[in-house]
Amino acid sequence: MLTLYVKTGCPFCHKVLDTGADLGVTFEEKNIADEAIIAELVARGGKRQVPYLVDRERGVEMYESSDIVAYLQEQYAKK
Ligand SMILES: N[C@@H](CCC(=O)N[C@@H](CS)C(=O)NCC(=O)O)C(=O)O
Repeated sequence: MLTLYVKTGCPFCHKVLDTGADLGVTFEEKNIADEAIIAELVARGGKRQVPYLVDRERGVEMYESSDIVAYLQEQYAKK
């Protein structure tokens, strides 16, 4: 299960969501419109910035849309 912290209208989040759609990867989306989600994000990653990916299965968590896109392509592209 992949979790993606997002914000409505965030272009960087859309870049990641579009990549997920291209790869057939689905995300549990958590929107920082909710204060409790902001607190959860900051507790996990250390700062309020989206997108933020959590890949529990692989024990990977990261900020930065370009890094997330590269990670998804590397790990989830069908070979
Ligand atoms: N370099 C970052 C930029 C991310 C960024 O600027 N995200 C904005 C939303 S578009 C953000 O988290 N702002 C803090 C906030 O809205 O609380 C990336 O590519 O992921």
